[in-house]
Amino acid sequence: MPTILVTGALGQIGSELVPALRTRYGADNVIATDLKVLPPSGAAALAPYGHLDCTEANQLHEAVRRYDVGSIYHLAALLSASAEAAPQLAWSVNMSGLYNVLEVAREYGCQVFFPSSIGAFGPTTPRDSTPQVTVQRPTTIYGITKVAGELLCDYYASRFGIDTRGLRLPGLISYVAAPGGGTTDYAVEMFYHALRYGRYTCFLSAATRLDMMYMPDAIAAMMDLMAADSGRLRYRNAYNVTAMSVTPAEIGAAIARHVPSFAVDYEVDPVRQAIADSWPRSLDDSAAHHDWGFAPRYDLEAMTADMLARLRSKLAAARSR
Ligand code: NAD
Ligand code: AKB
Repeated sequence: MPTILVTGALGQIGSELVPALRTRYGADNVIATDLKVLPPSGAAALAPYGHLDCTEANQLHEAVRRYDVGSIYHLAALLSASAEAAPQLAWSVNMSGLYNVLEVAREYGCQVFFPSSIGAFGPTTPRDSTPQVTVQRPTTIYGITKVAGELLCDYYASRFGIDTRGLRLPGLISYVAAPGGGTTDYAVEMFYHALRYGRYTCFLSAATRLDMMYMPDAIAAMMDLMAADSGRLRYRNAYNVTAMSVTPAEIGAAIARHVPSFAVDYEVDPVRQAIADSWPRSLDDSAAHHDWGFAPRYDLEAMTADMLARLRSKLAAARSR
């Protein structure tokens, strides 16, 4: 069983991917790493856990060598809104970090997972049923690093034979860890605010339509893609995947079917609205269904019911501590 290394493991995805990988492959075989330095008790609870800055190539080499790593899930990155606030840092983390991961993978023969995004598309991309292969001229630094990342992964696969794989993920909705500076964060915030305050002020306009997915479907998709038959992967580094195409108004209405007094108002943030307006309204993910059996389980209604139930338990447990 080759050891798996996860970078950016303390983020929204890593907080659920690491436990899922450990359940499938064994706790000792999954090394969680992040830029954040945890206190000894925190690191012990997440063991095996280590500090790792992906912009420092030597730290990656040391971890891959020490743990005999065979597979890397490279999650460390700045998300769209954070990246727009610090474009130089975003380039460094998102591009140098990925380059370092690919170089160490080339040296040690590791498999690599790279999460691209709907942010890899731009305003000149067809916005409805966005094809798998289409125009990609993003206008955000985040999107530019995602397109460049897709291409770099393609290059390492064709030039060096590295087994790179990736998904163009939509906005992810989850209850374990808070999202980290994205444009789709409103969708998660809406659930917390519904249960805590009964109301939410949304930073995107009511009719802004974007693709979303519930985290359990995203985790399953990542692990299924990594385990798929390589010969079937026509678009190995950038599969469109989605589970629902929704607006803030529609998510608000779905929550209100469970929390009848829930109210949403809107104070549009021009920066994040401009980012959202440059992204697809819905993706065509038929290639993922066809090539490796992608099959999300949660639509808007199922996600909303599960999310509210889980979040209610989480908030009640936090209150009783
Ligand atoms: P996140 O912001 O929640 O977590 C990122 C983690 O990376 C953080 O814990 C942070 O401490 C860490 N990090 C930052 N700089 C680092 C560095 N130099 N070295 C090591 N770690 C560093 O992000 P996430 O939502 O978990 O996303 C993970 C990946 O998935 C990113 O590449 C993101 O672009 C992609 N993605 C996420 C979503 C989503 O909705 N969450 C959607 C599409 C794509
Ligand atoms: C973001 O909003 O930046 C992310 C993404 C869709 O890539 N959630």
